[in-house]
Amino acid sequence: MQINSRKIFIVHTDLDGVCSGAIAKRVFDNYLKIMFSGPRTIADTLKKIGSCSVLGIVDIALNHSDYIDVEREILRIKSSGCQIIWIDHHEWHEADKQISQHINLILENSPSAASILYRRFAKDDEISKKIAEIADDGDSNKNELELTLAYKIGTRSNKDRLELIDMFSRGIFYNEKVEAWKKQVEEENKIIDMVIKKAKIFNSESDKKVAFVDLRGKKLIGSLLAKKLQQLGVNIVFILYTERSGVLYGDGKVNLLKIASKYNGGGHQNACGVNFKLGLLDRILTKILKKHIPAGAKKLLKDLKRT
Ligand SMILES: [Mn+2]
Repeated sequence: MQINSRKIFIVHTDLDGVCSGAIAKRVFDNYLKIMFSGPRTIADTLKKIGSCSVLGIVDIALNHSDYIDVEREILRIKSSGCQIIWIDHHEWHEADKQISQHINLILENSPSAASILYRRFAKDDEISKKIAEIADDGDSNKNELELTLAYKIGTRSNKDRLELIDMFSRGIFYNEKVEAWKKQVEEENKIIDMVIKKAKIFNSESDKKVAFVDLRGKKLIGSLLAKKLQQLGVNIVFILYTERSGVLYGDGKVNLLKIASKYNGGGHQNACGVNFKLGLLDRILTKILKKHIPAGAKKLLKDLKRT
């Protein structure tokens, strides 16, 4: 294939991103190149792209602090004659929407980005419809479809993600691989029940129940853990994934995005990422003491206490 006839889609690393990639393959080109990225890395991902004919970016928010970097890359890629379309359902900073003067920007309030893609480009395609339903179910954290959680396990490595995209795009929703992920869900379910017992739960100033879970070093479906805690009456869940990153899940009564934006985070009001800068002392202490909570996470806990 000629390099300048290349079609590229950059999608988020989660199940919604995977579903978006699968629908894009059905709609645009089975041979389109899929790349994975996220709001914090999108500028760097764009830097890797030379020329293309079509570039899609799906399920990735534009971080306000990266606007200038992202715009520069978008303009460079566009000047190679590439048509760029950006589809997302996260909340964007108002000023960043001006990127639409260079590209086709589709921002919609939707349970998933994949279902925007489906409604806009694949309305008559039954398989795309099914893929969009999986994305809606997973991204809203309902997980009501039988295999949604199994698919979520399949989004942990690029290899598995690409395999899922290939399967979904061919209308295959179950095979031995999915069966194995399904078994793993059962295993993780048991571990999650033990982790829940160790969660630190406290009341905020406005009497919201807040749970803090330190998941560093553990591979578990965070969204399932959060859901189970919410079923136990917890309003806000803060999961620490690494020294530098975590997620917040809410029950809809607090706009967590406001808090997350103070921690270089983003996403949705009820589910958003947070990122911490690690000082020298924290870098040393987290190496020596496995359970040391870095200052950024401690500060966030204080903020949650005040909600
Ligand atoms: Mn999404």
